This record gives sequence, C-alpha cells and structure tokens, in this order.
Amino acid sequence: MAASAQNLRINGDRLWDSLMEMAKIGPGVAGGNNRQTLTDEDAEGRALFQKWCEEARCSMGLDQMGNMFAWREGTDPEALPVYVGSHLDTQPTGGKYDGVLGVLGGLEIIRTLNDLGIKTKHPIVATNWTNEEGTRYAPAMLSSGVFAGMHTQDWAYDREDAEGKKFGDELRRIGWCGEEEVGARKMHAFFELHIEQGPILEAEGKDIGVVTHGQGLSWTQVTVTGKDAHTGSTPMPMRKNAGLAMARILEKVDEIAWSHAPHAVGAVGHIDVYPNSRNVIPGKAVFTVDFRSPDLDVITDMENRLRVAAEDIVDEMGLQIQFERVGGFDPVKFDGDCVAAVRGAAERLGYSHTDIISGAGHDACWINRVAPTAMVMCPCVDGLSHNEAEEISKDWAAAGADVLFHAVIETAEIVE
Ligand code: HGY
Ligand code: MN
Ligand code: MN
Repeated sequence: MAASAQNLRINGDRLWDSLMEMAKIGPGVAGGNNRQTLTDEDAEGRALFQKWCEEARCSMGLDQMGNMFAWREGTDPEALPVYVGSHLDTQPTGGKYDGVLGVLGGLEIIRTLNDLGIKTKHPIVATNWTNEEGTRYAPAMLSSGVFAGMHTQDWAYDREDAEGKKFGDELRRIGWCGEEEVGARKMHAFFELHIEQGPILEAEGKDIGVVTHGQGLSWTQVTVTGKDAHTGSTPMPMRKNAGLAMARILEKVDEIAWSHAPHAVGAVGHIDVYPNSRNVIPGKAVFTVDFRSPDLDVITDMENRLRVAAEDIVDEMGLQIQFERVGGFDPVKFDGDCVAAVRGAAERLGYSHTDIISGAGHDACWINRVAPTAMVMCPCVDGLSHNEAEEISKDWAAAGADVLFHAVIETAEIVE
C-alpha cells in the first residue's frame, strides 16, 4: 500500500456517534437493545442505515431475504466488489455493538473514502445480513446461510417464531423484502468487524483479534413428552414429569461439554415448559441444546453422547423424546490472504494483535463458503455479550474499524 495511505484513519467520533444513534432504536430495559429481526424496531434501524448510506452517495440493493447492500462505485466496472458488514438485529437482551459495529464500521469506511476523495478499483459494499441472531427465527445466520446456498429460501420463509408468525410474512410486513435473487451477487472478498464476545483480547491487553478460524456450532431442539397432572394429588410414583427429565438432561449437557474442556462448550438457552402452570406437572418440555467446538469430531461426539444419555433418562422415567437439528455449521478456516490483510493492517497501524478463534458464529462463517473472507475483532469489557451491559471503548471501536478499513482498501486497491 502506498506510503501516503499508511496513515489513513477512519473518523472514530463519527463511528461512535452513529453507534449511539442506532442504539436509540429498539432500546432494551437496561441500557442495551431489543431490536429483534423483522420487528418494527428492526425496520426502523434499517431505514436509518439506508438514510445514512444514501447520504454517503451509495446505491442500496435489497434481496429477497432482506439483506441490504450499500454500493460505493469502483473505477473498474469489471471488478467484483469488496463487501464489508455484519448484522443490525439484536438479541432480546442484546448489547449496542454485537453486529452493529460491523455494519456501521463498513459504512464508516465509505464515509472516510468520500471525505478523502479516494477511489478504489473494486466497488465497496456495506452490508446488513438479516436475522444473524437466530433468536426469533432459528437458525442463527439464516440469511447469510441462504445467500451461501446452505438453506433454501422457501425453508427460510417458512420458519416460525414463538407466536407462529412466518419469516417470509414478517419480512413482507415490515416492507423490507427486496426483488433481488439471494446469492446472485458475486464478491471479490468479504470482511466482518465484530466484538469478540469473549474475554481473551481484554485479558491479553490486545486491541485487535485476527480471526483465523470460527468454532463450529450445533443446535438440537429436544422435545420431552410426559403427562400433565395435578402437582398436589398425583402420587410421586405415578408422575410423568417432563420438566424433571429436562433438568436431568441439562445436567448431562454440562457434563459432556466439560468432558471436552477447554475447547468445547455447551448450554441450553431456550426452554419452554408446558403448560407452565404452577400446579400442573409439566407434560411437555421443549429446549435447544447449543454445543460448540473448533473440532468437528468433538461436536459429533457431544451430540451422540447427549442423545444416548437423554434416551436413557426418558426410558427410565417412562417418557418420550424427539430430537430435531435446528441449526449448525462446521468449524471454519478463514481465507489466508484476507487474514494476512487483517494482520498486516494491524501491524502497519501499530495496534497490538493476536490470532484468535471466534467462539461465536457470524455471517462471515457462511460467506466464507462463497467468497474469500476474514474477520477483525475488538475486545469487549469483561468479555460480556448477549447481555444489555455489553460494553466496548471508543478506542477499541476505532482501532477495529481502522484495521478493517486498511484490510478493505488493500483488497479493493486504491486508485492513485
Ligand atoms: O449464536 C451465535 O454465535 C451468534 O451470536 N448468533
Ligand atoms: Mn453478532
Ligand atoms: Mn449475537
């Protein structure tokens, strides 16, 4: 990269102000955000992102999964674009930065190039992927998954939320269903800036995570069926308690994950008990087991052992059980050249950095299957995320966006 470009920096104040402005949309109850996918709040956040992109003289593309693509022209009409983005949807008790930092970091690159009057050979496209979180509609990374050919659009449209509302209906209801075929776009490369959502970078005093790999994920929805009965008058030996069976299975999830420590994790975050009445023994329990590891064999072992343990538990209690795989992806190795561009940018800019494996899933994990892809991470306070108290520093946000900026313009090639 030309010496003149070495010192280019994004505008950290403008990035921070945009983060705080976006955070006002779909506020949580404790300082974070509840801007779940395909809600009116999501629609409002999309509109604000579109407004900012149009002010930055981008043209906005929208595909049939609601993925948003803000296009900044390059000088070579034949050159494939460099895409850069993440997601604007949040968890119900989400933070202000998970996903949003990556989308607005991409926009900040375009704003900075406009300020400096810099042209690039390849177009640059700031991107918002619909429903990364997978909280209202499983699985996570749904729309980047359709884009990468991992799910069909029909299957995605049929996904239902807890109230039985279908994804496709809700996307049309909020007015963000585009005409463009999903996945038709071809990319020169894709970069994603994301908070680490774990404690490593902060603990090691590093400003930048150079993400070489992403751990794999497995989501299995388990349904245990027993029998509703009176909690007072039903003798203990006669009970078919699905809630109790679930509790015993959750213990097994934890035990199995610990057996693969330190490179595996497991938990159950989604639990529904029916009829969920104080004086009715639950006749049904539905819950999702989330297993993760950088090693696919470990994930498969955890899935198999849990199934055997859960079947033993319900057999002994005289209950029934069903398993449904509702999400997952194999461990990911990001593109060597893109990872080198990230690492080189951190070194040139003088930011402390370390290679890291992403503990969380990201849209980049799917896009990596259809385009050269890499990620940049910044620390987050106490490694906390998927919690309204999620926090980063303004300096961390700027450092991450600076490294993203240099990796992107190196790949998009500045035209002198
Ligand atoms: O589940 C994940 O890892 C991501 O935050 N959706
Ligand atoms: Mn995220
Ligand atoms: Mn998240």
